[in-house]
Amino acid sequence: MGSELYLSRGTLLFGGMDPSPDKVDAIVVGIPYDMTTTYRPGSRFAPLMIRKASQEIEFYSIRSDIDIEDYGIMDLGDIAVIQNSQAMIERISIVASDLASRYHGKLQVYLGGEHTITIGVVKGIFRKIPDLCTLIFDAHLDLRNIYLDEKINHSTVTRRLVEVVGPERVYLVGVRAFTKEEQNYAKQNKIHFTDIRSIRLLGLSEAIHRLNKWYSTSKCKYLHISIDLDVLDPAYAPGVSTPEPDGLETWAFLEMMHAVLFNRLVEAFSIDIVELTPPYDCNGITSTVAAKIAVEAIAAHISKKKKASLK
Ligand SMILES: [Mn+2]
Repeated sequence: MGSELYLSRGTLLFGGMDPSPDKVDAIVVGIPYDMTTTYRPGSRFAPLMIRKASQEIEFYSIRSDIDIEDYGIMDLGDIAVIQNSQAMIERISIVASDLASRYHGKLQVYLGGEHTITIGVVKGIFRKIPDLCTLIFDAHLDLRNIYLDEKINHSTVTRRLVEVVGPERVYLVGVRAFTKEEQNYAKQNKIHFTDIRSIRLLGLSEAIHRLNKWYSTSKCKYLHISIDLDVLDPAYAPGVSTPEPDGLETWAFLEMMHAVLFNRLVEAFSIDIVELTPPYDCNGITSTVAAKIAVEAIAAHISKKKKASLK
């Protein structure tokens, strides 16, 4: 099996848990890949630092009213990295595809690494789940076709994802940094996005309402949620590879993510948390935020399933 060939476990596990295989409610996989980062390198250290931060925060969620300490989070370790980006994406997709069937119904959490890893994750899951849509939280549109002579780059991620799932099945939230060319491409291809000003001026409920409309019109049954930490304001997440001012507050992001995960129209299949660059972090602020996001996502997913089974 793909995952057994490429995954290796360290001693530090997310949340320090090691549940038995029949008691798994969510899985965590690290992808310490950062070969195409253009500005501030170092996201290869992110899975390690998120795992470290996860040992120090509480696992009770006030939003979901459950303690995920009482559930099984299985950390499967890291995908072994190779330099060639095309081959790496293929490798990630083999693992993601394998895990998609093996842990269907459990939230699958991927810890990057740079944003490029999302292409492999979505490609792999899409092979098994054809009605998958991709929701991206990001400061950047990442819609360039080529960057620095490369088609696979952390600045071309959304463009490559559009090629995998189709333009109507991609939605970006929190956007505030792009070129005119990227904006034109988004318009021509009708790629949905809610920029940062719309979120602030119209409010969170309107932003969430727009997402609900998208699930229906694009017939999204399952979601992969990609969280580029630069969607947050650098005040809340300074340790990212390409910081962009004028971002979301942590609370606003967490409320939106919670609304997405709890939505009855769509099921969150998987998430990724990317672009954390520990060498540029201050006092572990960004690694702690990343660990908190993973905890809140897992809590919302488990709590929604629990409520559905009680009905
Ligand atoms: Mn970004």
